[in-house]
Amino acid sequence: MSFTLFEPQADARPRAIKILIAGGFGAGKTTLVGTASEIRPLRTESGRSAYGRAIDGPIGMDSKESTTVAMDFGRVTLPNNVMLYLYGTPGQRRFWFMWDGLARGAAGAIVLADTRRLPDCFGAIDYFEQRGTPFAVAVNCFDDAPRYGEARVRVALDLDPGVPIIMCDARSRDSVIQVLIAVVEHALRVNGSFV
Ligand SMILES: Nc1nc2c(ncn2[C@@H]2O[C@H](COP(=O)(O)OP(=O)(O)OP(=O)(O)O)[C@@H](O)[C@H]2O)c(=O)[nH]1
Ligand SMILES: [Mg+2]
Repeated sequence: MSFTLFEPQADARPRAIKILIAGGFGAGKTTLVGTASEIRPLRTESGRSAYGRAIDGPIGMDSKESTTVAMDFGRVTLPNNVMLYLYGTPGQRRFWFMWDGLARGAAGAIVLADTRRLPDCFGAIDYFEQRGTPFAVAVNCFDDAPRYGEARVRVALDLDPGVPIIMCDARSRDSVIQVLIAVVEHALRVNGSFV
């Protein structure tokens, strides 16, 4: 690996890296991007209409009033001038057609999981496996969600041993930065570089 995040680099020119934040409906993607971002995040939240709810059917979190209809966007700077551009995806299946555009050029991805509805993130995992995009799974530990250790989550999601799994709180900046570092280091391990 020629480039590492935490050792001084001879060539520390700014590097712009695109990271996707995906996962099921209501897993906390918009929250994570907003928590991490050092600029005012772009959000595309829209109120959930009765019509939209009828199309979606029961998908849990029926009290959720708004949802991402296009993308979230934010930026974070890591050591060695690594600038992460964070793109949060929409969670509802009827908006997944936008993922291909959002995923273009992404160096890595985070799949945000909620242990109350673990199967909701299968689609995102399949998507990144098929695309060959390095990804990490971040379990957003909601207060009332069952707690499972890393090993049980790995089995439940049928993840390869190399895929990082991190427990996180999408509302805590320190926690979210740890997740972002994990995915960047994983992408470097897998690809050897960002490009
Ligand atoms: N307790 C707790 N609540 C959270 C956490 N992360 C997000 N939330 C709340 O969960 C709800 C859903 O969060 P969002 O960030 O909108 O989820 P999302 O994945 O962007 O949702 P969609 O775009 O609709 O798929 C919001 O009310 C958040 O305030 C968390 O770590 N803990
Ligand atoms: Mg959202």
